[in-house]
Amino acid sequence: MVETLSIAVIGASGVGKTSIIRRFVYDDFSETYNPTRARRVYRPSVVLNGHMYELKILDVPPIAAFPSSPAQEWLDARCRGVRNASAYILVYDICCIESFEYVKMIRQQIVDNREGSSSSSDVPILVVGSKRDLQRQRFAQRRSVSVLVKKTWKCGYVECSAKFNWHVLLLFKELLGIAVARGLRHNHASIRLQGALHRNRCSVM
Ligand SMILES: Nc1nc2c(ncn2[C@@H]2O[C@H](COP(=O)(O)OP(=O)(O)OP(=O)(O)O)[C@@H](O)[C@H]2O)c(=O)[nH]1
Ligand SMILES: [Mg+2]
Repeated sequence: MVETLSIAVIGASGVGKTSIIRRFVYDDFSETYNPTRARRVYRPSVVLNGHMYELKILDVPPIAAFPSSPAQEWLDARCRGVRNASAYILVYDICCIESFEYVKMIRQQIVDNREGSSSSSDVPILVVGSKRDLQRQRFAQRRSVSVLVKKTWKCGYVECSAKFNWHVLLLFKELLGIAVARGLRHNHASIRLQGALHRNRCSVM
């Protein structure tokens, strides 16, 4: 049986969400900024330790807030499927403090919304610092952000550059690692991360 892991990619506008997904799925990058207006789904497959997983990656256009109820999610087509995602990638631009504030807010809202639900508050969340190639203009030391995210928030942390294809594969591997370690959603806890992306749909991990 092939299991599906749905991953919602959320972040402020222009931080590089679409670029990260397209680099991962198509090994593609565009300097031209085309804001994402409608939610888009990408469905690459991944092989982990001999098991195949289908990823359902939701490229979520900028939203004012995490949908706080099923009704709200239903009313706003941009965030359909966001509430019940199996994992989250929260992207900020390492040069833009406001985009980190946005991630902070969304993370808190995810935690608040999922508290007490059967799918639990320990849903895997990976915080991603994007545009690593613009490192000289960063607003904070990597270490201070990483400590906050890992130690205080208990989330994963990766910095990447979609432009130069640095750590893009790693960030998906990291997230899958967390998801697999936590038993995905309805899953066998024993499966470990290892292996490769399915070559005909993605690049090798
Ligand atoms: N230097 C640099 N530019 C990047 C990188 N990733 C994305 N960009 C640029 O940043 C701009 C925005 O990228 P997108 O991927 O469209 O950002 P987004 O978060 O999907 O934006 P919205 O859909 O509007 O929310 C584009 O001009 C990209 O070329 C990167 O790693 N380095
Ligand atoms: Mg986009």
